[in-house]
Amino acid sequence: MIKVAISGTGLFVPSQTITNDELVESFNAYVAKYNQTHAAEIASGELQPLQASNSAFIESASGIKQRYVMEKEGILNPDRLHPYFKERPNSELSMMAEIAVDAGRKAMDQAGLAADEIDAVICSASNMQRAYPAMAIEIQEALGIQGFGYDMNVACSSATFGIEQAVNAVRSGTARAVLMVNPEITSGHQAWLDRDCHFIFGDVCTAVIVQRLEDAKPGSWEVLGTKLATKYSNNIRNNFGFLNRSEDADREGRDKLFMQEGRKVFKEVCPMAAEHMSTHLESLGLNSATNVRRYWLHQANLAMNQLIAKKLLGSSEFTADKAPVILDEFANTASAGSVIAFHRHKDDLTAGDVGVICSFGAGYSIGSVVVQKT
Ligand code: CO8
Repeated sequence: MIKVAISGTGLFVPSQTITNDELVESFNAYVAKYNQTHAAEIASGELQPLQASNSAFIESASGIKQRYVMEKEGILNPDRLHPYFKERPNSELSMMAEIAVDAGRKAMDQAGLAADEIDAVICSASNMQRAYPAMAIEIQEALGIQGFGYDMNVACSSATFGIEQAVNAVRSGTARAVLMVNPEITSGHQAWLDRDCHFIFGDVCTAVIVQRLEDAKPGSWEVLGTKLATKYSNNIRNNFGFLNRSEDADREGRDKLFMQEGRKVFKEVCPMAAEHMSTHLESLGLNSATNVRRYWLHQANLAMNQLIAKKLLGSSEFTADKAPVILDEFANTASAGSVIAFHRHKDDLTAGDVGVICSFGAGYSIGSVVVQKT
């Protein structure tokens, strides 16, 4: 059987940041204005007043301190609360493709691969900028890669599901190497006007090169196994879609943006993710507490990651080094989070060390990739 490795990763980070204080200031200005404008309806009991947000709550409930965004002025404008993006002509590279090309080039450089050594591009993300042509094909063209490309979406688990598709393509011989990218412009579909979740997301793009182990440079990560699972849930949902128009639905409706029952997600997904990883590791003859040097977990909530890591390692064995955190700096970047953690926190491991990249999120969906440094 062909052995497969991850030989490169790349990260695009937007140049603009929003701190919790900045975000709360503009959100609270929106709340004050709304409550003033609707003072009569609020006084008569017809409308409920909106409640102010709070920086201290955001950091203690989530661990998030700031987020990167493609455009902050629109998000911080209390009369708008979403980014200003300029529509680009068809002749220009689209925004998702642009950030994927940047991250993709970095991953190719790290792997030491030229475009003519890659046979496929997978664009796997929580939202696609358009219906067609596939984003992956535009990215493929911009990078000068031959072969084929396609898009896929499994929300926050898009990267690990994408890695499995890339691994399967290399293992089955349909591609020598695959570039898998996760351009996440979450700011376009984030509910910036909802206090319960306005702080959650950030923008970023990650990229991963998957190729034959025998061709990969020393220090690459052999993929020992991948495991995917899904279980239907409405607790994280977005009803935006191509049928909205024909349904005569309110296209600005709250349900056409990110929605979640955060507490339920926390309670239900943590045990599922821990169980998923320990079963996966057992199937490979590995113990979750003793054989794994590092867990690169999906980055949605600090307490969630600590709870999952403690379930896997036992409370006494848990240290921050075992499950590094990047969400304080990046917030939840949907599918990219676990790959950012891997990208930033893999170089100190030594040959033979085993680690797990694991994502979890809407669907519900969970994906794990067990890797060993060569
Ligand atoms: N400021 C002040 N107070 C607040 C705020 C705020 N901003 N928000 C809520 N509160 C209040 C609440 O009203 C509540 O008050 P009370 O106790 O009086 O009712 C109190 O604070 C506690 O509220 P919660 O119970 O909601 O707070 P939690 O402690 O549960 O924390 C979290 C909320 C942080 C959302 C937490 O539940 C969480 O992180 N859950 C897990 C979420 C998760 O992992 N989601 C995954 C989603 S991502 C995904 O799958 C991909 C989607 C695709 C990407 C789309 C891009 C846009």
